[in-house]
Amino acid sequence: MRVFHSPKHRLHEPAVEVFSGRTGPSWEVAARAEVIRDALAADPAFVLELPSEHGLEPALAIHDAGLVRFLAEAWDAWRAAGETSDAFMADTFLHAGFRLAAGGGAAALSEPHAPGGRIGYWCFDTATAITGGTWEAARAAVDVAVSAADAVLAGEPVAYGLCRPPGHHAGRSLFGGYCYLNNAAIAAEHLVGAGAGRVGILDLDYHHGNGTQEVFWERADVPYASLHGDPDRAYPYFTGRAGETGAGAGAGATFNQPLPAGTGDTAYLAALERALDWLGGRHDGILVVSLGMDTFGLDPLCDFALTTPAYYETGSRVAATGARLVVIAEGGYHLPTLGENVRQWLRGAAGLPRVDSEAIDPAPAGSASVG
Ligand code: SP5
Ligand code: ZN
Repeated sequence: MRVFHSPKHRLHEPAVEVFSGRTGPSWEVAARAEVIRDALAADPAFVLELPSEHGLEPALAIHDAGLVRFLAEAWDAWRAAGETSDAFMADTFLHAGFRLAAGGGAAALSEPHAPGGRIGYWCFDTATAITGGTWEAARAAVDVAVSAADAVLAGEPVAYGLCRPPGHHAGRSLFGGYCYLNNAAIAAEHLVGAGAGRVGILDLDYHHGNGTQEVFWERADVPYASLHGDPDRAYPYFTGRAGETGAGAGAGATFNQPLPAGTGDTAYLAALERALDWLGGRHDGILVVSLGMDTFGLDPLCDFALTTPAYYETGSRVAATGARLVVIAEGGYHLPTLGENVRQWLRGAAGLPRVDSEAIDPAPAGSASVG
């Protein structure tokens, strides 16, 4: 399987986030992508490649040009304002209440001048800092996603984009949730533009992909299905309810399944079947999968109870629909298992036998191997 990965993700390593009222180290660390890379590199079924460069056009097809400009300029603007912190984070947000207080006119809806105002205009949380390398890393993640999409367009049944930073919380004019540019949405739009017809998105990250949902809310050609922690208890709180089903031309083209705390393999796989049934017939052969591994039982941020074998089974069932798959990395914060869980998911998707982690056979193809 072709796996796309850029070392540029390492340029993005924010030191802090504010989480549950505490300032602490960020959970979204460069080691996440490194452990996935290492697990796949150790398995001869996977071939790692650098992405090809696609410029800003794919991102601008999804995101407001103002957001893209802000992300590109943010670090220099922050430093130019005399700020010395290593992480540029929002401390004031454009809550809807500001719009009315400012008269509801154009001024209330336009980007302020001060860097602290600008970031609060585009960002929605306190976990998504901008550092000196964030923009370059986010751009590289887009190249990774588009390169994985191109591999599938060229005939691969499944390709993996090891995107970091992740993307599914980023909307047209919005970033947050460790996400800056929406890699999966950009990949889907790239596929549509290349003539793939209707492209489905299956979001398996623990968190609801509010950004992806928003981007395709009024479109029937990119149906969006998500399984996630119920927003009644889980981040990002404001979206992901079952009653959110799209609008306009996209009415009925969004499918949300909020799930309870403690959701385990059996309940999860049943929910997956419902999502796959719903997606079937709504796309023309290619699915983009937003693959977060924060559904794992030991994930430090989340409360599902999935086990490693469920990832193999999930990959296998998604591939069994016959769709070709562009698999895009999202969340997942339990470093000791992250690489192995991704490897199992992708082996399932590729129709390769499930293997015990201890039984990896690094011998070259053609010699006796596990399976
Ligand atoms: C891509 C992705 O997985 N983004 C997730 C961002 C989560 N950000 C912080 C969530 C804070 C939730 N606090 C709940 C406390 C649980 N003990
Ligand atoms: Zn997540």
